[in-house]
Amino acid sequence: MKNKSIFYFLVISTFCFSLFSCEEAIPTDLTQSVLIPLPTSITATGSSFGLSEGMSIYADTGKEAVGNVANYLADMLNGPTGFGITVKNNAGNVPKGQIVFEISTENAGSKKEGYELDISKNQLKLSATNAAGLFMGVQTIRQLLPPEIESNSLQNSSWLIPTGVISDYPRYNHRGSMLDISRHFFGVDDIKRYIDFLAAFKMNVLHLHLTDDQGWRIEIKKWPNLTKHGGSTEVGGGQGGYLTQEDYSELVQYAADRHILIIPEIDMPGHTNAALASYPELNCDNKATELYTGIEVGFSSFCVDKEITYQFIDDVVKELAAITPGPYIHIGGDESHATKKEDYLVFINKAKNIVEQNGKRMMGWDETAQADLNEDAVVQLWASPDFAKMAVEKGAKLLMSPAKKAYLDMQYDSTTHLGLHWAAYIEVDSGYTWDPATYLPGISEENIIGVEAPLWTETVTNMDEIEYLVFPRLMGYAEIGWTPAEKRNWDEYKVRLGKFAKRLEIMDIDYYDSKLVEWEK
Ligand code: TNX
Repeated sequence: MKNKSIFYFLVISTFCFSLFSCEEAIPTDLTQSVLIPLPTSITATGSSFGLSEGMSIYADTGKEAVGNVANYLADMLNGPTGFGITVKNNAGNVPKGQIVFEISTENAGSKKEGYELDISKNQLKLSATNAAGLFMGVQTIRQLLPPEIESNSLQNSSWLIPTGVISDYPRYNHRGSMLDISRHFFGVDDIKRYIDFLAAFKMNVLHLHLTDDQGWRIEIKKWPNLTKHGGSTEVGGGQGGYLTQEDYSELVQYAADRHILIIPEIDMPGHTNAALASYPELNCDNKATELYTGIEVGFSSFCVDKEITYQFIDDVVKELAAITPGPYIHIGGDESHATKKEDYLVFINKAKNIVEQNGKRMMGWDETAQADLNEDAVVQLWASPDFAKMAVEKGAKLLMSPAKKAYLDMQYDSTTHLGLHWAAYIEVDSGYTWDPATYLPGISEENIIGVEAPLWTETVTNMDEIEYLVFPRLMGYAEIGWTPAEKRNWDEYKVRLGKFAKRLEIMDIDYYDSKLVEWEK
């Protein structure tokens, strides 16, 4: 049979008719689709489009980035459907029943990362101005299909999508998460899985916290002992590890293929014990410190008066900038309690200049607002409303990561077996019910570039533990970053979230099944 999905459709409808009604099997109302983040606009037209054996995705394959998104979609569909879907160059004459990608400037697709999905019985058309928009639209197609689409093996399902139009674009340009690979080391495979989580919910930034007191995790060829010694342990005394520059470049490419930007962070002048233990000359007394495997913060500092400190930072930033295509280098700057305030300001100004001389923009935690910033700098709010205000007064932009709302390492409640609670307990509702533009008095939409949810890993040792803290809260942060504020509502969101249970299970994600949500398992 050529058109397998019509066949399934008939089998299922006969079955439903004769035994009981199973509305779920024949989806015809696009407005009932379970989508996170919720799109800007959805209109239903009351029938369905089916995937079928041997169908194709027609795209302008002359544009490499467009062809890549088409291939990504074909790969995603082919495992579970077994339909052998191919990508064909769109020469204008498309037969019925196909998927079509179009580059167009005439709809929601004209917004950066925006797209429009026009689904009829005879065609599924995805249009956007660029490949990033097409990629975001592909994530919507994914969620419009049954949860079995998340499987890697052949599945029996009705591969039907309700018809209508989805017109969609993000609220913020920057929608991200941070992963701390210093406190506990996570390698290439784990980081790729993390990138796939971000991609599935239309997030576009991965901030990698590469260095801290407990471990230096990025190879710097001029200073090899940073990773050899400084990367040799982690919290609790495990063996640690580090990314070679080749590993890092592989991740940058993997992320770019998913329209995700990597922002590397080298935390300084505090949170630097791993470097201070690796090179005695970075210490004011020329004595290397001991490696550290505890979880205290605020005890280490680079020697601010020494010339070698800035030579070192320039070498590190130069090597990192050379393998980082994105515009930012994050210099940390948080909790430098072992650095005198006047030294701290001198230091941050110098570090910022080094970043700029290497062709990048500085990003820093909110304490860096005290330095001489300009409109090129981005300050990441985590704790201090005063520093946030200071940053905005200096013309810098804000990235919103309030610890009380957006820290993925905060426990859900007092019974959570992982995580910390110094900022708050963050249940799934609390993580969702805040708005970046109204969170701080005196700060508004135009000061903000977006939202980021950081996962610090003092208590997190493996991927299952990552998943437990990250899911389902990450999905809420994705929606905060994407969906218009007036369309967000916890009572409606929690129902949608509950309907994701099966999909998360097929994705093999060990999520926290909060009692606030009715999970449809
Ligand atoms: C504070 S947030 C830190 C991190 C810790 C985290 C634990 C920030 C900029 N600094 O060093 O890992 O709390 O929740």
